[in-house]
Amino acid sequence: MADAINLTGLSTEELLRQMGDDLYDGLAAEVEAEVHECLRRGMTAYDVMTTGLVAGMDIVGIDFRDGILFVPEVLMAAKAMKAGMAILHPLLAETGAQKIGKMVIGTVKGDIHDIGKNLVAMMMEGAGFEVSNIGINSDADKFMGAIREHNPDIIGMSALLTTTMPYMRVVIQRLKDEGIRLDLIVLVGGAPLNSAFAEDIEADRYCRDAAVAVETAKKLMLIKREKAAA
Ligand code: B1M
Repeated sequence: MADAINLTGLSTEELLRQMGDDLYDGLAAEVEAEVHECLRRGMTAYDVMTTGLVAGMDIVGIDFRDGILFVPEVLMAAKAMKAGMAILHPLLAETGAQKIGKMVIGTVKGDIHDIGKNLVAMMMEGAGFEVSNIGINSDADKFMGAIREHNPDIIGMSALLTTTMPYMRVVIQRLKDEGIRLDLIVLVGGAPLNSAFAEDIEADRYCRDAAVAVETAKKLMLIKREKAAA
C-alpha cells in the first residue's frame, strides 16, 4: 500500500510504477497521493495522465480481457483513475486563452465507458475550447438537444465497444436529416475505432487519443474559420 511507502524515496520511474499498481488495485487515496507527488516533482499534468494513469489502465484492460480481472475490480480501478483525474482536471483545463470553439461530447447510446471521453473533454478545455460534456449512453436526441442548447462547432463521440460504435452512424444520419451535418465538425474516438471506420460513417476524423483530438480540432476549426471568412 502506498501509505506504507515513502513516496519521496522512490525514483520517478518507481513512483509511476507504484501508481499503476495502486490503480490496478483500486486504491484511490494512494493514487491521489502519487499524482500529487508527481506534480510536486514538476511533471506536467499531461505526462502524469499518460505515463501514470493511462498506462496503469492499459494493464487493467489487458487483464480484464484475459479474464484475470472482473467488472467489480475494473470499476474500483476506474474509480481510482477518476480520483487521479480529478486532481489533474483543473491543471489540464486551465487556460487564459480566448475560447477558440465550442464542442459537445458524449459517449454513445448503450455505452457507459467515460474515462477516455472525459480525458478528451479536459484536454479540449485546456486547449481553449468550451466543452459541453453530455455524459454516457447518449442517443441521437440527447446529442440534438445539446446541439440546440450550445450551438457547437464540433461534435465528439466516444465508443469503447464494438457493439456501440455503429450507433455513431445513427447520430450522423440524424445530423444529415436535420440539415446541419455540414455545419458541424464530427470527431470520433475510442479504442475499437479506426480511420477507415470514421470515413465509412462519414465522420470528419478519427482521433486516436486526446492529444490527437485537440490537434485535429484546432486544425479543422482553422479551416472552418477560413472558409467562413472567404
Ligand atoms: Co469495459 N470493456 N466493459 N468497462 N473496459 C473494454 C472497452 C474492453 C476492451 C475490455 C477488454 O475486453 N479488454 C471490452 C470491449 C470489447 C469490445 O467491444 N471489443 C469491454 C467490455 C466487454 C465491457 C463490458 C461489456 C463487460 C461486461 O459487462 N461483461 C461492460 C460494458 C458496459 C457498457 O458500456 N454497456 C464494460 C464495463 C466496464 C466498466 C464499467 C467496468 C469500466 C468503465 C468505467 C468507466 O468508464 N467509468 C470498464 C473499463 C474501465 C474498461 C477498460 C478496462 C478501460 C477503458 C478505459 O477507461 N481506458 C477497457 C479496456 C481497454 O480499453 N483497453 C474496457 C482508458 C482511457 C483513457 O482510454 O477509453 O480508450 P480510452 O480513451 C482514449 C482513446 O480511445 C481516445 O482518447 C482517449 C484518451 O487518450 N478517445 C477519444 C476515447 N473517446 C474519444 C472520443 C473522441 C476522441 C478520442 O472524440 C472526439
